[in-house]
Amino acid sequence: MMLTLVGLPFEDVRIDPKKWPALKPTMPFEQLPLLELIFNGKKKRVVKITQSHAILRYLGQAYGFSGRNHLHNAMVDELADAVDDASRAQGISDWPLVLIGKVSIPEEFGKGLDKGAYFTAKVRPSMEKQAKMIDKFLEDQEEYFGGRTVT
Ligand SMILES: N[C@@H](CCC(=O)N[C@@H](CS)C(=O)NCC(=O)O)C(=O)O
Repeated sequence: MMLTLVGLPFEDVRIDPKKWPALKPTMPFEQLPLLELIFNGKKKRVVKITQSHAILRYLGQAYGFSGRNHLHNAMVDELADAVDDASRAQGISDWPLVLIGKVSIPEEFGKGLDKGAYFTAKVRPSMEKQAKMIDKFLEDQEEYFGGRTVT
């Protein structure tokens, strides 16, 4: 989304899960996402950036989408970290793994509990709690989030 917003031509490379174990040790911090920047100056230069927030901050700062002052940037960081916390909240963090069958539904929910019931009991309330906090934070903002410009 950010690459499209800033208008940078890019190639979206998806990794075949079967090829990931061999690729993993070659990645900085052994994780994805990875932004590979190719600078075609006098001499071609390739720079790799990992960590999703670092990638987003770089694109925001380099292409005019960061806040207009330190306070606005603090708000941007605040929301980025809050969303990160939300994705790690109990119920939410394991949901994608439960969905694809990599994590089984905890015994406490009873044997044979289906995914729908688990979602209703555990995931949805957690999502609603996190969304309410994020909504409240956004309602308290000015015209745009993090100031009067798109960030
Ligand atoms: N702090 C990192 C977390 C990155 C992360 O969790 N990457 C996952 C995919 S979303 C990954 O590479 N998993 C494969 C692995 O660790 O082997 C970020 O925000 O970019």
